[in-house]
Amino acid sequence: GVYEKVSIPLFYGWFLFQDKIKCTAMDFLKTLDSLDAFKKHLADFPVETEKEVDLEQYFHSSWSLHCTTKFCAYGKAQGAKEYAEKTAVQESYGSVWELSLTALFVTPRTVGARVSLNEAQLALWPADADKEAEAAVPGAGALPPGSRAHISLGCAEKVEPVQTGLDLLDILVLQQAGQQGELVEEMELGSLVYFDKGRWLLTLREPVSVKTCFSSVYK
Ligand code: ACK
Repeated sequence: GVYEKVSIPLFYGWFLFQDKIKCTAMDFLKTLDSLDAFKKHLADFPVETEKEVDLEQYFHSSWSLHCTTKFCAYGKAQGAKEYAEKTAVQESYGSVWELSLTALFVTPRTVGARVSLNEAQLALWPADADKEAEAAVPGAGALPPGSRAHISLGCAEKVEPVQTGLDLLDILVLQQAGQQGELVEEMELGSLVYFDKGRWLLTLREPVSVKTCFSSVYK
């Protein structure tokens, strides 16, 4: 009925109380785009200049920081109703969680943070979420549950935030296949690795813990 339609949100997720991680990521972008190694691979990015790109300008964001668990599309997405009715989801609604961020990644499309979920958090992760991505990212369905968990920090022009999780899966599929990437630099934050096609991964030396609230968005 009508009530059911409006009672399922656009999406569920963990919503950050602070956006400090975004400042960390912006600092990282500032460093990244000044590296010779980055400039060497600048052609990976669709920019006109051949010399440099300002990554802080290149990416935009207008949303409040969050880690999506289930995209429901007001009930239209597959499994949305089942997810909304899950005991774990209902019992956790409105509660506070610490998420562990273990990496930052940058591609010509998106910049994001990888979230490493613990077992309790995986109980809020929808079954098949990573498998659903298989069509967009071949191999994603074989990754461990929760692999897609991320915080979108910015998107290039005309790119939707849904791309951030797919870009993360794309990098994880490469790693799963044994590709280490090219170690570019040991930075203060962690080790910076380059995969081809403009994919950069900064594995954090110390995971960053962020406080969040498990909730949903209706707008
Ligand atoms: O950055 P995100 O995780 O990517 O947060 C937004 C949020 O839902 C609201 O748009 C994510 N999102 C959008 N479409 C999908 C989808 N088909 N599957 C999974 N997540 C999605 C988007």
